[in-house]
Order: sequence, then C-alpha cells, then structure tokens
Amino acid sequence: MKNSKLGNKKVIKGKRERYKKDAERRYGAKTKPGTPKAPSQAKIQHKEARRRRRESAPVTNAARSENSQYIQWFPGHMTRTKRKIQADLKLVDAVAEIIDARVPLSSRNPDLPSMVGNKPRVILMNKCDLADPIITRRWAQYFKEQGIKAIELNCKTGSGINNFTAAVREVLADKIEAWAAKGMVNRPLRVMVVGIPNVGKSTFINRISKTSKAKTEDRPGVTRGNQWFTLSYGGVNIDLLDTPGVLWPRFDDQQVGERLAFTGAVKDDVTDSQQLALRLLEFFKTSPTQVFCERFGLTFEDISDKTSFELLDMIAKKRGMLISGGEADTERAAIMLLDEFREAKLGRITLDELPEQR
Ligand SMILES: Nc1nc2c(ncn2[C@@H]2O[C@H](COP(=O)(O)OP(=O)(O)OP(=O)(O)O)[C@@H](O)[C@H]2O)c(=O)[nH]1
Ligand SMILES: [Mg+2]
Repeated sequence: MKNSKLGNKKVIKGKRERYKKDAERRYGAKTKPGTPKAPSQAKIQHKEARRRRRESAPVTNAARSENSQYIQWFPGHMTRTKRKIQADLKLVDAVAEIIDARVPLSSRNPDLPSMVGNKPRVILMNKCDLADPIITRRWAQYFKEQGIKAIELNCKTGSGINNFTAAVREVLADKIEAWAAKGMVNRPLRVMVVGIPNVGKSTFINRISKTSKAKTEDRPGVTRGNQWFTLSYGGVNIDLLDTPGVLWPRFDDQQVGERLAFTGAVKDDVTDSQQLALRLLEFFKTSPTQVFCERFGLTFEDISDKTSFELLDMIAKKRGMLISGGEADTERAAIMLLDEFREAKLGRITLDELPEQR
C-alpha cells in the first residue's frame, strides 16, 4: 500500500518544513538548536530588580548570623493565585485559613486580610502532630482571646476534623439564620481553603471528603489552580474550594522566611540546604532538647561548646556520611537534618513563641 507509515511521515515532515520556512520568513530564523536563547529585556530587568531587592533587604533578628541567607520565594503563579482568590471570593461564605501549628505566626500570610476582606474566617492549626502540644494549646487559647475561631488539626489522622463544621457554622451563624428564614435549610456551606504552601490544604480536603481527589505531595507548590470539592460531613453539605499556597513578595523579617524554609513551605531549590541546616543547629544550640541530643549521640556540652558547623560535621560522621578521604559529607547531613526536623524526628517543636513571650 502506498499510504505506508513512511509515506505518512514524509507528508508530515514536508508540512513541518513548510511551516518552519513560513515562520522564518515572517519572524526571522530561529537560533540553531543548542544555541542558548538570549534573555529578553523583560527578564533582564526582572532579574536586576530582584538583585536590587535582595541587596536592599534588611536582615533582622536572629537571621543576623554568618550562616544566614536571604530567603524569598514568590513565583508568578502566586500573584495569579492572589487574583483568583479575590475573584472567587464572591462565590464563598467563609474562608478557612490553614496554618502550620509549628509556626502559627510565621505561617499566617500578612496579605490575607487584604485578599479576603471581611469574609468570616476560621483558622485551622494543622500538623499538630509535629508541634509541641502544650504550646499548640497556648496558641489556640491566644487565638480565642483575640476573638478568632481556631481549631487544632492533624490531617494525617483526621484528629480535630469533626470540629470543622461547627466552627464554620459558628462564624456563619447570622447567615445561616437568614437562610433558614428564607426556607434554605440544607444550603451547602461554601468555604475557600487558603494558606501558605505545603500546610496541608489539599490533605485537609481529602480527609474531610474521605477521598484522595485533591493532589497532595510533600513539597510546596503542588496545587496549581482553584478546584471545587462537594461533600457532606456529619449531615452538613459543604462545598470546599482548594487553592494553591500563597506566600508574600518579601519577608521583612528574615526569621519568618527561615522558619518557613525549615518547615518546608519554601521551595528547597531557592535555599542553600547547608546554610539552612546550620541555622537550624543554631536554634538547637539556644534551645537544646533531649530528643535532639539522643538522636545524634551528642551531649549538652557538645551543643554549647561546638559551633554549628562543628556540630554538623559531628552529625555527618556519626551517621557515616563521608566523602572520599574520610571527610564529613556535610551537604548530605544538612539535607538529612532538615528532613528529620520536618518529620518531627528531632522532637515536636514549635518555633514561634506566643506574642507575650517574644
Ligand atoms: N504530619 C502531618 N503531615 C501532614 C498533615 N497534613 C498534611 N500533611 C502532609 O503535608 C504535605 C503537604 O500536604 P498538601 O495537602 O499537599 O499541602 P498543600 O497546602 O495543599 O500544599 P500546596 O498545594 O503546595 O500549597 C503532605 O506530605 C501531607 O501528607 C498533618 O496534619 N500532619
Ligand atoms: Mg494543595
């Protein structure tokens, strides 16, 4: 048969050649494959602005250390998400702000009030299983005193999830009464789930809907668009809108950026793991814990006498992380240390103190 596979390929190739020639005639020849494309003027300007911002950024508090680094992560999709959140706000009755119980202050986006206005809001303190339980209780009390409805959650097990509908109904009490007066009895509660990246927004939705429809992963920046989920929980109809995690353009307090990098809300690619691990060790030097010492076979004297780098070196050697020549592989040890912190293997640690203790 004439219309063989080869024959078809030829026709397509011919078409492609024609398209290419036509495009070259109109827009000029493309650079040869392998030739790096020159950055556009806009890209150069963007990079230059970023460099200027970086240099002018004030470094505050504990971040003043030789191991401190400037942390920032605000990719374009976050700006788009902010706009989408504002646009979709009219579709919801309330906003559920998910925060990380290990950093109840640092994980609250300061731009959120301007994004969601005065929509009734509840705070879900998630990942309680990784935070210090006593401090989490104090934070919950603190929010209560501030007149903010907050509930403690562990979306890994579902603990605390049955308080969600009651909390939403409480902040929407007036609206629910008005709906009932109009005969709208089982009207779904429409709630937008917002928060910084990797705090467990999608995991919460999966947990409450008893499905795994929302994509989740142990890295920030997984959800890329707003998505609705319809469910019924304890006889209450709920529509939840999952949103991508949003940070803000600049951490004025670099300690905030650092803490968000420790907990995994900032993409690892934009930080230097070793410097970050050294900063984490500086935290353990000021607040040493038994669990930390035992895990790496260190004494409290080691922790106070040694520099963070010496500690990282010791940890690498104790874990057999060596490079050729028997030297410690501190880069590998740094990544391991951050991973273990994130999994609470170094203890259940809350990094943010309550305002009165600051
Ligand atoms: N230990 C613990 N891990 C949790 C909890 N909730 C979520 N996770 C984990 O946190 C990681 C991030 O969860 P996601 O639901 O993808 O987070 P997200 O907020 O939707 O993240 P983005 O879509 O990137 O903004 C996953 O590995 C979850 O398993 C929790 O309560 N405890
Ligand atoms: Mg998500």
